[in-house]
Amino acid sequence: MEELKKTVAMEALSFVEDDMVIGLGTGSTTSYFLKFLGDRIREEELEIYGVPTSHQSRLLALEYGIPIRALDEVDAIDIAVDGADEVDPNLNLIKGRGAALTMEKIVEYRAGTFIVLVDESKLVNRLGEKMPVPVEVIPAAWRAIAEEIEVFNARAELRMAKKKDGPVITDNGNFILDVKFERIDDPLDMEIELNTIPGVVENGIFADIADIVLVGTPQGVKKLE
Ligand code: ABF
Repeated sequence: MEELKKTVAMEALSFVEDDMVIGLGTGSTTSYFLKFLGDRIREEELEIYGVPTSHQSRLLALEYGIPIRALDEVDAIDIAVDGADEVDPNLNLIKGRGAALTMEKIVEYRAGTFIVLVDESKLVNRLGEKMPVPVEVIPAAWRAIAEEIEVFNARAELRMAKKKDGPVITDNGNFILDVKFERIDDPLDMEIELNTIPGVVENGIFADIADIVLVGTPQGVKKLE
C-alpha cells in the first residue's frame, strides 16, 4: 500500500513546472508528494511556492524545504495535489478524513488543475458507498445539525479524538460530523444542500472539482480524467 502511494505521488511530479504555485494537500499519500516536491525544488533550483491546505501540510512543507505562501499572497494557483477517501466514476470525491476539508476545498476549487492521488481501494461506484461524508460545523451547532441532517436519510456522528477524551477540533476551531447516507443520488446537489444548513462551514463532498485522478494499482498508475 505504501509503495502504491509513493508511485502515484511520484507520478504527480510530472505535472510540476518551474514558476508554479502549487496547492499542497493533506494526508499520507500527499505527504509523499510533498517530500518528492521538496527534493525536486532543491535539485533543480525551481522557483515554486506551495499554498498549504492544513497545519499538517504547512509543517511538512517547511520540513521538506518547499517555500510557502498563504492563499491571499498569490495571484493564482496553477495546480493542487491532494488525496481523497472515495472517487466515483464521474470523479466526484469524498474528502475530509484528515479534518482539513474546508481549506482543501478553498484551495483546490481555485486551482487551474486539481490532481487527486489515490490507490484503487478508493474507487467506488456510488459516492458514500463505504465512507461517511465529513461535515465541518460550528461547535455550538453540532447537535442541532446532527438532528437536521436526518431529513436526508442520514445519520451523523460527532468525530471524537483518538483518545476519546473529546471531539476532534479542526484547524479552524470547529467540530466534524461524520454523516453516513443511505444513498447519495446526486453528489453536487447534496454538496450544495448540506452547505445551506446554518452552522455548516463546509462538507467533504467535492463534486465536479477534480480534473485528474491518478490511481495507484499493482499494475502501475492509471490516469482518469
Ligand atoms: C486528505 O487526506 C483528505 O481530504 C483525505 O480524507 C485524506 C486522504 O488521505 P490518505 O492519502 O492518507 O488516504 O486529503
